[in-house]
Amino acid sequence: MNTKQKNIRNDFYLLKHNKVVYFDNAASALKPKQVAKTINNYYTKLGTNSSRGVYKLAYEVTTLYEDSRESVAKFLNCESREVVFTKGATNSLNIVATSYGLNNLKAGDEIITSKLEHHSSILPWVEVAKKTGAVLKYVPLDKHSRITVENFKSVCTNKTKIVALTHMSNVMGYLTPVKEICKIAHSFNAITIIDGAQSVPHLKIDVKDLDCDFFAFSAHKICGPMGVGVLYGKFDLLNNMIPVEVGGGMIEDVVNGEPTYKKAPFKFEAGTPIIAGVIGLKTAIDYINNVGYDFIYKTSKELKDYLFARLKELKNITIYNDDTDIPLVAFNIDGIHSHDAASVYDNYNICVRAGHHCAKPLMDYLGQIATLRVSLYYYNTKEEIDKFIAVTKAVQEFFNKN
Ligand code: 7TS
Repeated sequence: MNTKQKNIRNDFYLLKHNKVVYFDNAASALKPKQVAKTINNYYTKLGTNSSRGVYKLAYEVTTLYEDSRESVAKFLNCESREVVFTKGATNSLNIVATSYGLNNLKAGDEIITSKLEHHSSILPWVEVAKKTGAVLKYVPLDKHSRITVENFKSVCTNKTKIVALTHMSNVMGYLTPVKEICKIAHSFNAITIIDGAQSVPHLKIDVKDLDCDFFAFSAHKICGPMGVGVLYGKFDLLNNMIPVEVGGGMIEDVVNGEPTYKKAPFKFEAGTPIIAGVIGLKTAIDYINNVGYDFIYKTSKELKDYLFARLKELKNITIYNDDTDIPLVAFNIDGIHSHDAASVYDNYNICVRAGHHCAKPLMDYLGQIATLRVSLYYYNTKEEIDKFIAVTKAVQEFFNKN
């Protein structure tokens, strides 16, 4: 562990005190004390609503709220009017499906998605397809279960209206070649919706470079607060969309009961927003930028190589994502149900995920009911991997499967 990583670990209570080996970062990253401080500061010293009052405190909160929007815009390389604050990636993806999908698709139109998707990326479109008569098509996965440009080309046609794909699989850790796919999709005039929930923690995102139409992520996966996320959308698209929720804070006027709505992004933020969360997201972005994506790439590569090398020393382990792009392994210990194994890991204070990972289509594709998943982030260490390997042996011994 180098000095930088040691300093980083000191920012996280659970890591500083070695309370657990936290290997469930794809579910949610831990939160540094700086994020907690921002939120605490809001609740203890501010606590007022934003974008409403004319008194100084309300103005201060509104400024912090809008500063966060600026910060997200810089983080994604877009304009601040293209940043909608939501409850999270799930909420963001549902907004696009409900607002854009339901109002623009008709029977026979095609929606391209994949079996690698998290339920939050695919199920909104399953519902849109049911309601509009549009048809879902899946990009065939290659032999590693990856989405490739060639395979995407094989399904994209003049009928394609929507391309809804994950930027990075939460089970396999595969990066999707989104930039190339968006280019092809746009040549057929299709709209692209990219689920960035797993890519943002690991990859510097530039939505202009990707040229996607929509992009969604959650704050909690980049060490930010729970319950807040982002929907990026190209301004003209967003601004022409009908709001999903209507209410306070998003109207221009109501004349004789007939509303006119504010422009994007405000028309998608009805009601009192998630103020502490939004402000906390800015601190999380500052924190990640301070850690630096170069450090994240370097650490990720080292951890990934070490994790796979060590896991492969063991017998009777089935790995499903040998050529993953991040330090994430989906595996099973032969003969042991993943939930049983996860309980034994927990006895040793190692947090791993077990189950279908909200990706049932992928589980079916892999022919598995469930897998274990270990997902690391920049604050994890080789020493923690050593402990995990030792405990994996203990799990096998416990169930007599070594
Ligand atoms: N998309 C992907 C690729 C995800 O991994 C997740 C959450 C979501 C969308 C939804 O994010 P939310 O913040 O709205 O819940 N993934 C996981 C996971 O892999 N384990 O727990 C949550």
